[in-house]
Amino acid sequence: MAEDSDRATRLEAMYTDMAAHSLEGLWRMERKGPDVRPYLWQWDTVLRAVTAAGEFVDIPYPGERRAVALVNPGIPGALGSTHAIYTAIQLVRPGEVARAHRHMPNALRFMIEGAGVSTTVEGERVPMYAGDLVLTPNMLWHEHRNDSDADAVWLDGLDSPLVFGLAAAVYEPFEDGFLTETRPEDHSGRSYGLGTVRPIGYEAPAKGSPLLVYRWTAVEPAIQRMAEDGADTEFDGVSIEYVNPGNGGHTLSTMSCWMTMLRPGEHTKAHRHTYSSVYHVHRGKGSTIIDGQRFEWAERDSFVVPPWTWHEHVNASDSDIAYLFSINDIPTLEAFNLNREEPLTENGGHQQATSVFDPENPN
Ligand code: GTQ
Repeated sequence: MAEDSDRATRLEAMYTDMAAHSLEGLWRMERKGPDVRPYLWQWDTVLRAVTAAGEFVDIPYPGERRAVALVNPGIPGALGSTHAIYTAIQLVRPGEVARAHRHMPNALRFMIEGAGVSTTVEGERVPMYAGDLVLTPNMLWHEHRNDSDADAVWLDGLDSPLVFGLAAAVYEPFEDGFLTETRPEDHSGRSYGLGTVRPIGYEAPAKGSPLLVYRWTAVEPAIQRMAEDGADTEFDGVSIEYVNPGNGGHTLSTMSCWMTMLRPGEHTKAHRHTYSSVYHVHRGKGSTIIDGQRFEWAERDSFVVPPWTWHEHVNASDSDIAYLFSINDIPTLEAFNLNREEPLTENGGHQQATSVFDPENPN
């Protein structure tokens, strides 16, 4: 008896001593990753928030942005839509300039609405139109301007949660007014936009992709040709990756972007993988079943497929194509040999949807 209580006292003393010196027994540690939840943001709700921000919030100076982040409710402190990918809707009002800055996170924009709007990246002005993808590879100065008389809104995508996690998030505001244009407008697109030829002697602005913009007017017919020729994936409809035409690699060093076409009535099979994706509905109406829960989406909604969750997509229309733009962290996982994928084998590869996500009552 006395021996038992002596043992209990010494055990407690062991844990107290450990705790006092920042030590912990592995057998007591909870080992799990961030709680990345599936989630969906309806466009009406996001636009309401962004429009109100346009009324109340000037673009903070210097270097900041009027962006409303889509924050995963499972990891509220991480300021990401997933543990690896941040997305936000940014508003630039007529006549405004979001002044230049540069940072370690890679950034990209998927243009939603506006014309007469541009991002200047390292002295090259890139005009942006709906459906275009514009890149800001890391540590390049970038500045946004709206020279039109209508609001411009786009989806921002950054790898900032990953870069913050690696404590490598260097950030610098540009203190010297506006960027000066040192290259012709759209120079990278004019030089690299064809994808199959590259200019000899071209100097890319930095280590990242030499191409800063992918035009929807070129991407849409390309996907349509592939679909006509019978292109298909089991799990992702007809999908293309936006490639780096300099080396044939992924869109950016940490993130890759895809456009997925779901043909009228298409219902893909379910799979799961270690990469996470943030989707933005470019066109159409449908749903994605994630771990048995149905997420119904329409144009301009955004939603999250967390790592290692079963998911399958459905185009709800029998007459119209749906287009889903997405950002994933495949390049990061591949770099560390962490990519893994599994098909669902039961039930013909389809899940049973047992609940429907309610955007008005999401949590
Ligand atoms: O436009 O450069 O939503 O640096 C967050 C960080 C946008 C941008 C964001 C950024 C930007």
